[in-house]
Amino acid sequence: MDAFEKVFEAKLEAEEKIEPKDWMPEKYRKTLIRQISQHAHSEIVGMLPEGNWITRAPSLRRKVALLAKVQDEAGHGLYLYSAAETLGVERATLLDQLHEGKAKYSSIFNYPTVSWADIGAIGWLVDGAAIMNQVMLTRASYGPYARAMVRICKEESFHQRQGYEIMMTLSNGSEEQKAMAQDALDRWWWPSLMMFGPSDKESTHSAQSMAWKIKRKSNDDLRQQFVDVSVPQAEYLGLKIPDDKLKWNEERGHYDFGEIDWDEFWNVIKGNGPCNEERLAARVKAHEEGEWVRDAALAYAEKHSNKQKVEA
Ligand code: FAQ
Repeated sequence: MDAFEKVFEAKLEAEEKIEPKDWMPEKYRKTLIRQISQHAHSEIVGMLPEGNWITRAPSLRRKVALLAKVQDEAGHGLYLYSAAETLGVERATLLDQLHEGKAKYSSIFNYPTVSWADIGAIGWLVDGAAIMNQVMLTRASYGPYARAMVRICKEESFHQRQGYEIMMTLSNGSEEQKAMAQDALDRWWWPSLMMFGPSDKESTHSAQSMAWKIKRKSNDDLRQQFVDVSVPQAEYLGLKIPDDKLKWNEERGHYDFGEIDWDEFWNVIKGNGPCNEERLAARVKAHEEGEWVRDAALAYAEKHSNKQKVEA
């Protein structure tokens, strides 16, 4: 171990944050760029399934809440691209990788939102799973990532309650509304469990990321934690989780649950999910149509900085 590496390891050991100007192993930097950029992409692609329902929200109150939520996701994307940039990569490069289909984003956003109840299920389950994973990331060893996570988790908590409230209203409504809520749970349950990634024995990055204190809990531990908190929430709604193997295990102090369809998971990740093509096409279109906004913002910033130079 050379002197730089020793300082890096000592900081990890002492639970001190690694900051952008600190020395870090090249593989640590690359792992962070990979994870943070995939996370950023997930936030902005994640706007699409819900954005689809803004014009069809059933009341003004629901529309305002959904608009605010979708806007928050854009903000999360911004914090995360900024955090990735502190590692020496350009945002434009990361976006090119996304648009060319070379970068991953969360599998969950490749499923369709076919009814209003899906907006409830996404807030409850998808944001719920995101929080479960991201609370551990507030303790990630890389400072800019950990700090971005603190604010993101606070906002995600509001999103989760927004979704659960929709599910509560539907579950306490007419027979048709209850059926809509159950149908949404049936379709979003398994993809939500897949958000935590492959099982620990299949996870390629977990061991190293945990040694570097980027990840603090394993994929399977977080997934179990999510199942354990979600079961009573579903019971409270009077809805049935679509898993016949779901059962409280007294000995383990956890719920046992059925096997995830891993073929489906890998298939979606490889680009063959129900909406992969549609999501990517919508992202590319938004990026192209937004070019004039980026140009205008850059021109304004340049004009402003020239003016400041003249005044100085
Ligand atoms: N989807 O070795 P591991 C949100 C990939 S934010 C797609 O276990 P790792 C907010 C993985 O990248 C949701 N790909 O990897 C919101 C790797 O591929 P690579 C996103 C997946 O990194 C709510 C390979 O499989 N959250 O939802 C998935 O140690 C509502 C091997 O896997 C984050 O990104 C997947 N589900 O652990 C927005 C949190 N799982 O790079 C809008 C930060 C795995 O070798 C609306 N990320 N892969 O080609 C993490 O915590 C980790 O990256 C994991 C994966 C846990 C996702």
